[in-house]
Amino acid sequence: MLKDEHSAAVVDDLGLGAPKPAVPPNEPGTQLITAEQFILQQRMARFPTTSGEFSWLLSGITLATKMVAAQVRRAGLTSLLGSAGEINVQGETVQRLDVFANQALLHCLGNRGNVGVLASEENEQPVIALQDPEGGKYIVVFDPLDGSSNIDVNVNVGTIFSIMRRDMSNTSDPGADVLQQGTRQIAAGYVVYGSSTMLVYTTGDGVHGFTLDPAIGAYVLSHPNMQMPDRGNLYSTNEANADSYPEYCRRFLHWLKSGEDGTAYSSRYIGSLVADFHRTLLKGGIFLYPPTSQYPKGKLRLLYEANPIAMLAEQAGGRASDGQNRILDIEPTDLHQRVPLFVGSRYEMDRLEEFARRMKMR
Ligand code: P6P
Repeated sequence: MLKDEHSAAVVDDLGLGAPKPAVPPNEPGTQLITAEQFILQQRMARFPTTSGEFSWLLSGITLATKMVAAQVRRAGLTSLLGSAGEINVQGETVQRLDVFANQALLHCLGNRGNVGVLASEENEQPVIALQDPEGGKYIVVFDPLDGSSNIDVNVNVGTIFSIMRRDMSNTSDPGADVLQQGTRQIAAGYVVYGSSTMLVYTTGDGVHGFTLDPAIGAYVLSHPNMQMPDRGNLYSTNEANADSYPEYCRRFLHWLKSGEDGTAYSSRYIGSLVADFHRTLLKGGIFLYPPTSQYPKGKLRLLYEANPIAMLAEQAGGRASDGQNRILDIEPTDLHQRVPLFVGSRYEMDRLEEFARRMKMR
């Protein structure tokens, strides 16, 4: 998309150029609100002086993920299916859609002007995108296409992102600024490419969901103020690994399945973190990726998987830990470091942590 067309699209998305909603409200009192308009209204409400910079940054994410969604929808029809034949920094076979998604995010965010550093699961080192040494005050860390091994079997995949501020006094090594505690995130979110394409994000003022309306090419507010149920009846984990889980996890899962507390839990596991978390956010319950024999430190990545998911969970009333520590309190030491991840409703998370405490006391 040419820069001018894109700028016009962003202006239109923000509702600044369109004198009336692109699609008439479907009933009196409802109004079509795009993600960019919503973030602008939120910021104006809380910070009237905001220049809309954040909304401009977010439009980089919405544009890139619309491009990814278009390809995911057609993956079976194009040559994007299957492996790109490369192995990424994680030692995993890179899927062609991974490459496309990574390039789309690097391009759309790299030319925002206010994003100084980009860090991706697909890149060993952070990418410095400073067009102006004084500019680029934001850092975006992302997993461009999480769960990509599911692409060929048409299962939901997702993009996960975390947004932080740079230390503008550090002009010598801006890349080092990505190693920030999760509590320092100013925003976090994901896009789940499923039966519909949904953007879910938080800027620390609740969690809000937007569904991509292909008719107008905009993410439209569909789930304002998302709240995770205080408890659920679903648990989500890869049971094939359960024998190698720490004992407190095995005992917790046994208790969960026993129905001792009167709830008959069901198991749901998709194998795409974004899809498994999205269901947990909507239905409640708990998602667990504990330490295993293959991943003794856990499999999921702290900076671009656990941290953004943890911020969303807490903003929606849930909890996220590594079994001992709140995820958001963990001090990162490496861009690609792994952590165990337990995330879900307050009730199930409290029960899990009771088992963890009890086992430590023996
Ligand atoms: P397993 C996908 O590869 C991923 O990184 C996450 O999206 C998902 O939660 C996890 O790995 C699944 O791992 O070992 O159960 O296949």
